[in-house]
Amino acid sequence: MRSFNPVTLICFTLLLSFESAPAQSFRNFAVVPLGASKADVVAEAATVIPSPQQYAWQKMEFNAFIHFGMNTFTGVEWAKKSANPSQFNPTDLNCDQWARTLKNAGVKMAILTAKHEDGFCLWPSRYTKYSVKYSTWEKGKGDVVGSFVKACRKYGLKVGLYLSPWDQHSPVYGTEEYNTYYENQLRELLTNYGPITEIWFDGGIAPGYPKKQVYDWHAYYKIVRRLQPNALIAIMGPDIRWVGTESGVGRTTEWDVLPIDRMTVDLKPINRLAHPIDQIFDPHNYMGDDLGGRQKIYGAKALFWYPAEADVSIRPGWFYHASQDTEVKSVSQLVNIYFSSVGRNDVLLLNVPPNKKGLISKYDAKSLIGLHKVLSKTFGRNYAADAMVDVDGQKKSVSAEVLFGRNKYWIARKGEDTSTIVFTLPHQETFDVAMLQEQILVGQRIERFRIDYRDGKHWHTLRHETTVGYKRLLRFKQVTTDQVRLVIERSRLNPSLSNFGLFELPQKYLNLKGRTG
Ligand code: FUL
Repeated sequence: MRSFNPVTLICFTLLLSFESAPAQSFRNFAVVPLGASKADVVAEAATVIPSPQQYAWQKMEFNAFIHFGMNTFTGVEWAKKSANPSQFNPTDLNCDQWARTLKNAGVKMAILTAKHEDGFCLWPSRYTKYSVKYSTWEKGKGDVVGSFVKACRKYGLKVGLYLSPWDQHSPVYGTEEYNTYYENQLRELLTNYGPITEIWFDGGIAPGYPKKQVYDWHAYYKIVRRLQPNALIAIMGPDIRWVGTESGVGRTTEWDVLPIDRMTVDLKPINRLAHPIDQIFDPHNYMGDDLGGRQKIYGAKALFWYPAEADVSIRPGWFYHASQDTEVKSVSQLVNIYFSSVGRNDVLLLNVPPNKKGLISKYDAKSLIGLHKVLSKTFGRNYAADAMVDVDGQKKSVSAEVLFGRNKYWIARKGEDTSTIVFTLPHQETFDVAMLQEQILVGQRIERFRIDYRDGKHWHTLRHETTVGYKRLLRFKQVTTDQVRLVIERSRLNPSLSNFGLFELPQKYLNLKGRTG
């Protein structure tokens, strides 16, 4: 690392205004004042930030979905009719093996399908006979949800549960009574298994399904908030957004702050401390290439922090089918998925479905471990970590280590909405990946940027992109250089950066033709 004069550093610190991470008082929802100008709306959007729970979730980056249930045994993805509960019979169920495999792959949370769309419950629910209690497995004494939660806690994984709103088995589905049934099941899951980090309300239903259910989403949200105030409500809930594909591919422009165009309730009587977003959130799939760009937010009535989760299965199906053992995604495919999800400001939710024995298969485990190895090796060495950093030609540089040290971040001066940051490495290095991270605790702000490298004489552009958010990863053809610059061309208010990295990904994973990140 280069040496620096501490006095210079202190002066420069003042000039550069890099800061410690702000205390987590948060505003993840804002009402846009009536008559606000376009600039006012942009400024509002730039200061909406995640709740502490949303921030902790974003930092997890890589989570696993576990689809396991009756479909595992009947060999289907979507059941045409209910099966006999006795058909659920894993011969060697071992949730420790799931948790251990996932932990070794770098996963932070696992989300289990406690009840999938066929209505079969993996816990002995008091409210139905379509559950493990009536199966042959463990003579009806078993509880997959309980075993799963225990194993996750043992291996330090956070726990999430999927409770399908669509239920093909329940005779009361399509009537008001179903809401009571669903709420009762929600209470069981949220009361009996300790802290739940994410609860997944799927929006899926077969097109043309004859029964139509009017879900009481707002009543469901209330139950979650009361029983598990720290849980995040995903997909048909207001805390985590479905990215809109089931391929693990996020948007190249991924805004976390989205507009609310219509108010379904009058906001005035709302007690702001009691989750206003729960009351005005309109559950639906958020589709389209750009959900939060300027044109989308001008005219918004309110704005809220709604980060994206990219779900995808490691296999063609969501459930395990032995016939798909040869179609498990390769390490290279998983690396692509990682770059197109985590690398595009999304959290990756990778489905790893256990087999009929009740184990994660060796094929899935192999790809998972392979992915982990590639990522650990690649991101274990950041060539920019020892760089000296010059901001806006101020002629004085500071080390990246100081700028982005623990809980530190750089933020441009108020009033500035562009910036040029030059990173000078101690030596020439060879790399093909850049990583940018905004300090989202002050808001998501960068709207357009480019990354250039210097070949000794001239600057050349490596990538020209739009949003950053919590994390943006970019792959490009390998370059060898000692200077790289980040040019922030447009930002909502003054931009920030909490980390910058340059890495070398083995060339066989670069995939520049089919590049997704
Ligand atoms: C969809 C479901 O139909 C699939 O089976 C799977 O659970 C996926 C995550 O969501 O809506």
